[in-house]
Amino acid sequence: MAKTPTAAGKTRTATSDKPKTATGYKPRTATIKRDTTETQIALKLNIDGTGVYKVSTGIRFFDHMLELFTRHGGFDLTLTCNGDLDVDQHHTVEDVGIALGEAFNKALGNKKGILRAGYFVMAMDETLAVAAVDLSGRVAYVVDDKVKVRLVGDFQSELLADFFDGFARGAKANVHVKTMYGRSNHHKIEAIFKAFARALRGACSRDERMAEILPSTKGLL
Ligand SMILES: [Mn+2]
Repeated sequence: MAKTPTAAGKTRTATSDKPKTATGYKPRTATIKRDTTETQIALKLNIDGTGVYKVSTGIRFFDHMLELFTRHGGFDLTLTCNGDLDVDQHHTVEDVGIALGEAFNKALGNKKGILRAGYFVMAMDETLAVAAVDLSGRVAYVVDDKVKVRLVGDFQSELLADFFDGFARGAKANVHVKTMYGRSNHHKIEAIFKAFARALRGACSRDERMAEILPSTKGLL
C-alpha cells in the first residue's frame, strides 16, 4: 500500500483517512426514536446500504412498500412502529413518514456534495409511475396515485398522501409522485414507492465533481 509522509515525518497509508467501505466513504446513517401517545417508532437507516430491511408496522401492505422502497433505494432500514391501529391506520402511516423523512435529513447532514434532486420513471407491468424529489429544505408534496378503491390489501389507500406529507415534512423536501396509468391498484402504489426510492437514491447520491460544494446558491439547505 502507498505510504505518504506526513508533516510530522511519520508515514501513514494513503487511504487511512477514509473508512473502508465499498464507496470509500463513511456510510450516512441515522437513528430515530419517536414516541407519542399515538405511535412508538424506532428506526435505523443507512442511506449507503445494500437494501437490507426489517420492517414491522402492523400493516402488511405498508411493510411490503417500505421493504421494496429499501431494496430499490439501496438503503438499509430497520423500522418498528407500534401504533394505535385500533383507531385506524392514519397515525401509523403519517408518523412513519415523518420519522423516515427525519432519518434522511439527519443522515444527510449539511447536504454538501450530494446531487440534491432526483427523478425516476418506473414501469411495473401495465403501470407507469413517476417520482421527483428535491431535498431543498422546503416542504411540499403532491400525490396523484389514481387509486379509486378504499383498501389495497390491508392498507387504507387514502393514507398514501399522508405518508408523503409526513416524509416531506420530516426530510424538509419536495416530493412529487404520480401514477401515469395502470390497471392494478397494487401496482399503482408499488410503482410509486419504487419510483420514489430510486428518485431519492439519486437525490442522495454523492456528486464527486462537486464534493465540497453545497448544491444551492442560497448557502443553506
Ligand atoms: Mn407487490
